Amino acid sequence: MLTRIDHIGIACRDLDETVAFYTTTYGFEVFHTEINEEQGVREAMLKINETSDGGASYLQLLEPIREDSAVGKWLAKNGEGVHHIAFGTADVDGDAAAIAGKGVRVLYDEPRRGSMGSRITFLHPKDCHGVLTELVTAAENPGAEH
Ligand code: CMX
Ligand code: CO
Repeated sequence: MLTRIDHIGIACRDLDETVAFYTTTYGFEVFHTEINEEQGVREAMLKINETSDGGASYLQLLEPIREDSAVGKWLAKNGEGVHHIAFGTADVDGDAAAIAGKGVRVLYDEPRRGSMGSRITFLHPKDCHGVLTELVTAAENPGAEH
């Protein structure tokens, strides 16, 4: 069951500048930063609020580390902006299988590593009315490993 907005992924050209905008303009704080080599991004997670399922909602600011990464290609075509939305679930495997059973393409056979030790997969935007959609099961203690 999808129980929260886990994050909104925002593609940017310069992570430090974009973090400065969100922290200065809105007063949000950086909860976590990391490089995810597999996804081809340097990222910052800004925690916005905690949620009734025991999780939280974040902004995920994403700077590509390779031009041929998903975010690098998207930026070249569209410029900066909202890249994807992510729903949180306690069971990414089960929810991905159930959604695949409804005819939506799930991009990974097995969930991969996402921010803060989470497990993630993606649904194809062409099957989701133009929205790249991520499913996330957070680690037990997000951010603890960094
Ligand atoms: N939102 C909406 N539509 C998108 C999109 C996005 N973020 N990215 C691509 N598309 C659309 C394109 O506009 C294109 O549509 P048209 O054919 O109508 O022009 C179509 O999907 C194919 O796009 P493409 O540029 O040819 O790109 P690819 O097919 O090579 O890749 C996708 C698209 C979704 C498979 C790829 O971006 C992907 O695997 N994404 C999942 C991984 C990811 O995004 N990682 C970064 C975030 C990591 C994190 O959140 O932790
Ligand atoms: Co994401």
